[in-house]
Amino acid sequence: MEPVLFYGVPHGCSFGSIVALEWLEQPYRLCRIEMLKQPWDALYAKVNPLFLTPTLLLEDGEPLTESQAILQHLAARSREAGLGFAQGGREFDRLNEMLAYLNTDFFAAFGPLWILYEKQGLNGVQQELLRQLGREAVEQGCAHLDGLLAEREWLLGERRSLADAYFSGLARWISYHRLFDPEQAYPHLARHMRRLQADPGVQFAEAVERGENPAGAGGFRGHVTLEALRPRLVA
Ligand SMILES: N[C@@H](CCC(=O)N[C@@H](CS)C(=O)NCC(=O)O)C(=O)O
Repeated sequence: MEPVLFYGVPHGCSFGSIVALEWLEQPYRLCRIEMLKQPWDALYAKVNPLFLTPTLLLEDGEPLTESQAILQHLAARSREAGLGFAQGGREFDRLNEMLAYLNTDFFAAFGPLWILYEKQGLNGVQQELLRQLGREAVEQGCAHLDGLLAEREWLLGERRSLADAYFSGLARWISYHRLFDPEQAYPHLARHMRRLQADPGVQFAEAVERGENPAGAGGFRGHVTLEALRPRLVA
């Protein structure tokens, strides 16, 4: 079977891996994980013992976890798609550098805001502190990216890469948490977000998250349930 991406809703960072698969245009399937339905099916531990998304189940039954590893794996599947670069070159290093930044510092900036979203029983002072910490960290990250995008079209330069695919998933969190209006504060970043919003791969991922069944660019072979994958996972 084609590789299967386990993606999480709502608001999962796995969104970027869906966009990457669409840009790659090679056959793949999706498996939807409702992250708020706790506890998750114990079977999921077979693909990701940390109970996190995304995970990419490869053709040979081996699961690959961690967005950064999944994205670099997809990049290596097709140099023609132009989404990644050969290891050893400067461009590979730049992609790795950007993915690492997005996947650690930028991702973590939203941490306090997700705690605020998930944790029950916080008092007003605690809520305000979390919101302030999250806002400050996200602003710092946005200022950094805005500065880079003042001088380039895409996160790495003149063409799109998997860093843009991954960023498209995290960028949505700015408006979800109602932090600020990027158009006012970070015009170059806002321009990039508008461009991504108009991208067919991003629109596909949004439709998938909404529970629709979009056609996509050609690689998508439909959804599969975790239960249907059981024979492959327990073998
Ligand atoms: N380091 C992991 C982090 C993955 C992660 O934190 N995924 C979140 C969604 S963005 C998740 O699955 N959370 C599970 C939950 O909220 O129960 C990666 O980059 O892939």
